[in-house]
Amino acid sequence: MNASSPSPPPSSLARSHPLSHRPQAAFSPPITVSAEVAEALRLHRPVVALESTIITHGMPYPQNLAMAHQVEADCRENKALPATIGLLDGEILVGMTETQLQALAASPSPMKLSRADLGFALAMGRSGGTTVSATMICAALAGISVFATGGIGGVHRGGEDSMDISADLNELARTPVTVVCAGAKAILDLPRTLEYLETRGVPVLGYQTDHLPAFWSAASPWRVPLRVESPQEIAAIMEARARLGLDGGMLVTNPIPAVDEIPFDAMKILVDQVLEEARLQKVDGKAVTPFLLSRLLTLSEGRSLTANIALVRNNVRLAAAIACARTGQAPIE
Ligand code: PSU
Ligand code: MN
Repeated sequence: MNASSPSPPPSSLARSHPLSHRPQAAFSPPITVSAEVAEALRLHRPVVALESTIITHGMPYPQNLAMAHQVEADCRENKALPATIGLLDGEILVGMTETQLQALAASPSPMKLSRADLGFALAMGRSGGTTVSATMICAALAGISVFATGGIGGVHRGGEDSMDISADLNELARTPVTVVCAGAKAILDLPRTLEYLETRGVPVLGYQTDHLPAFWSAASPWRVPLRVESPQEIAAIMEARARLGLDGGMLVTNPIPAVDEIPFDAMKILVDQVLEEARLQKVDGKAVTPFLLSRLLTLSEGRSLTANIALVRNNVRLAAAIACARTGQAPIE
């Protein structure tokens, strides 16, 4: 290269890490990965990320803690290592211990942390549950590519006016993590959520289904764009997307088992009622989802919570199978 030829812009180096504006060698993300998770990742063993907003804001105590333990056990039983992600006193934990989980579940006013809040919580020493968006960011920083949750956020009903669109959707478009969920709750605008994901280029896969699952309900009236039959197929799609150099993640929608579901039409009656309550009480912003969930719990006489736990467990089992297929070797014992 002679002196007159343009030297590469400094930004070409700076792009070497997808989440960083610094060169890869200098990039050491402020996360604390547990020894067990770090070892598994080093050996390319299957690891599944789990979120913690479901613990801090999605379910009441003590069912939240019991669920967190249960899904970790389910994950191990299905030969993958669980890595629950959350923040305690400004520390981003990837792979929380029993004591840490208890501290988070018992913490008096945990934050609900999405992409917008992570830096604040880190700098200010706060504790909180990570939503799907923040969990994806932390999982990607740790090198985890499969993540199980209950339901994702989406376009809220009336979102065309309120602009209430979950940061989860944009995160799926930019961060390379496969998220296994039971679709999205019917408190959201499901067709607009699908449209938004399509616009942002996020693949939405239906696991053994043609219909978008709606969280407590195994099927909604809307069709899911891409159908898959096995964890191996999902792992192959992850591989193909990586080879194509495509940004972003994928959404796998996994229907709640039939025995645990509350059918769509039955749920719709309750959902319409709580949405009206939220409107009358002028609930907005981050408070909307927790408000709707707690009202639905009361109105469904606890059935929504039983279904919620069943679907998270079902998602963790599928995520573990995908992680095993993706690593293609050495499941944990
Ligand atoms: N949907 C659920 N349960 C939950 C959440 C969503 O059925 O607990 C949580 C997830 O952590 C999700 C977040 O990422 O809520 C979305 O919140 P918002 O709609 O404010 O973006
Ligand atoms: Mn919102």
